[in-house]
Amino acid sequence: MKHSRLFSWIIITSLLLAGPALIFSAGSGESADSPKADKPFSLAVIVPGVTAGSPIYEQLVEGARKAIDENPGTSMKVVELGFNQAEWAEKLTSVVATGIYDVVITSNPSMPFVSMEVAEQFPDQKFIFVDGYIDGHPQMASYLYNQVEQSYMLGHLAGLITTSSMKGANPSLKIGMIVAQEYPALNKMIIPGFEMGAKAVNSGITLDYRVVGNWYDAGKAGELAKSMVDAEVDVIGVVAGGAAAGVFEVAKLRNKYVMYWDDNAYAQAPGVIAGCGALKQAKLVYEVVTDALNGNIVYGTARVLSAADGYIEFITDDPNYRATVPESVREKQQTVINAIVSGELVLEAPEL
Ligand code: RBF
Repeated sequence: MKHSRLFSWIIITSLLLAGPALIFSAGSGESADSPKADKPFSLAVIVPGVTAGSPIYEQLVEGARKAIDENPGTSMKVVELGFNQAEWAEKLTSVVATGIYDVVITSNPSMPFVSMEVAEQFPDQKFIFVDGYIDGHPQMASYLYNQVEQSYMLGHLAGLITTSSMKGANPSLKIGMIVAQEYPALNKMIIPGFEMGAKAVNSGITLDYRVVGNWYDAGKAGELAKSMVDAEVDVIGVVAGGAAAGVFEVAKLRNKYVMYWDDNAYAQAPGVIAGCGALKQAKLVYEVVTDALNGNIVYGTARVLSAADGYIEFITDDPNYRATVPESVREKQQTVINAIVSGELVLEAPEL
């Protein structure tokens, strides 16, 4: 008698104790037999394109690797989606469908939209987008760079160079821009920022602007650069991934200058690449992956990152920059960089 009363007391007590845990685990949206349950953190790093030749993607992988390496037991897998954008959603679906990855991290402004249907199909999957914007989606967190700032700094130097007496500069006030493809962040932030920066030097400067059509064709990008130089362009901005190599080559042969986005590339074409902007993508990705594996990401939110926050820079501490751009020009450029970083010159990111 005594025994059976004790037995029922044990059963009732354990039910009372286990109850909230059962309710809690059901509420977390992950069934006990899902591959993710009780497993150490696993990350999918999705490269929408090819890593090599695109510093923004190289930094994505580098930042994620650093965070994963610092946290024993966690793991990551890098998946390149390749250059055929029509296949991206399907390839992403096959990664998510494995159910292995706690978080998918990827980078470029199109990826929130590419991921939308995949997210609907897999409501337990979390996504982090860097260099992209999506607000209010419960499975997604995003971090957008204010590309107006990076592009304004590069455009300003382009303006200073085309109006200078530097050896590759001609009297015409034409600058150029070669891009891989058009997308809202390019049309609303990158091109207007570049043009605005140049016009701040001289409002008579005009922009010759051409589209390659993909992120790899260096030959075509080179052809576009040649025809620009024939039309008296002396400084060319390039946002074209691996295709940028063709622009470097033509600019070198024709003694012209290149402005480069996202990273320090001066050493790739010394004397030719006269200005490099930089996104601190490796730092950002390291921080957000660290937050993700500690459960500290607030999904449903979007952040815009700026030069004042330390995520956007213009690289001046490189010997090639100092060797290519004369001190008088560098001083004027520094004034604008300082104004943007300090917040004295406000360049707001528009709605995309
Ligand atoms: N940037 C790259 O450097 N390499 C790429 O392969 C690449 N592919 C992109 C594909 C799409 C659909 C979009 C919207 C952007 C892509 N970007 C790529 C551009 C990148 O997001 C960013 O805008 C530029 O690198 C300038 O910072």
